[in-house]
Amino acid sequence: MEEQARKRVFSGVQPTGKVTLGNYLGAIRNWQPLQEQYDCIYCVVDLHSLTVTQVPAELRKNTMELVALYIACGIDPTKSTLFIQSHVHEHAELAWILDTIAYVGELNRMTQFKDKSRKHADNINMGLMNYPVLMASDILLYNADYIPVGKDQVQHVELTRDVAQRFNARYSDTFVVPQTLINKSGQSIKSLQDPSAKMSKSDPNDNALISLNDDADTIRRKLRRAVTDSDTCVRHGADKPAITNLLNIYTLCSGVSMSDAEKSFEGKGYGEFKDAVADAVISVVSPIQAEQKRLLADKAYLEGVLKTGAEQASYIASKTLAKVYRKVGLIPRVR
Ligand code: ATP
Ligand code: LTN
Repeated sequence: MEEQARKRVFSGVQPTGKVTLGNYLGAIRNWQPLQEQYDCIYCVVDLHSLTVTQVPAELRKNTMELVALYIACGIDPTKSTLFIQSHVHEHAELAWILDTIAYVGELNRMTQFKDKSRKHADNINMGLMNYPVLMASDILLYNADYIPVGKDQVQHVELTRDVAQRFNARYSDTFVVPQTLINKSGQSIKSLQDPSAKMSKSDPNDNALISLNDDADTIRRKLRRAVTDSDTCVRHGADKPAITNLLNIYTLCSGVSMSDAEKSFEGKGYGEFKDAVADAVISVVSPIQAEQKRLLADKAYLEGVLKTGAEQASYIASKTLAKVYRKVGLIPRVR
């Protein structure tokens, strides 16, 4: 296996609907500091989005918005590789090879597949089941060492590890076996309407989530409506899932520690607390929105970033795929 000077990080988010505060705190926000230490590759995984029905024009719009959002959240295209998954054809091609390694039984067991099959009972397509194999292909193409994702994606990274190890055992050492990089605090932001469920961008109840597109008034209104727990005390704990979630959001957005936050809200009601959470969220989200808007107006810049990103990604991906094709016994094309 080729040795890299720096360890490599790979991650992605689907351009499906509205990106939530959960996606931001659990994933995207943690990507920026990694750029200093690692060779980072960040991808907008548009092919994954096709596993649920999309309106083509909306998918295009969401994809460019997500590219701009990555940059607005601090991904620096001069430090990291930023690209769109479908621009690098090797992702789909390696997925086919890995399809011959992954077992139907293990894909059938994936929590996300079961959840999404329930939510989209009219469209349980092969792609939905195959989703983790495409994700494995994203990761393994780049020999990534670390995968920063939220807790809900750990199972998919585990599957990637299994597939990589099985391939390596069958065809000799080829893939780096990746590890999940979980940021403890933001690992799971819960729904504002049901703290036992994760905040999810596909939640049909818009009040359950804060979208990074929401304006200040909407954010405040949603937080005021957020469900709370039985007593009126602002503290965290297993018996206080709703307030714990709001405290988590507050501490992550304000930078105040959990114990200082609890102290500062001692003797204060939920109303005052929720307004403080709203202020903290708005102070994080507003500058990102302004920067995203500015970037979206500069189409030439974004296209340049994507062109360079796809070139950098293709360079690595084509080498890995050629190696894989050779190892499994496919004859190289004569040029
Ligand atoms: P969907 O609702 O369609 O399942 P999603 O909101 O889970 O979408 P993804 O694109 O699947 O969004 O996830 C992008 C990243 O955000 C992943 O790393 C995922 O782990 C993380 N993430 C998603 N939801 C949360 C959450 N509530 N808390 C923390 N991290 C999250
Ligand atoms: N399945 C991921 C998105 C994703 C991803 C990846 C994350 C697709 N390919 C590779 C990390 C590495 C999700 O967040 N739903």
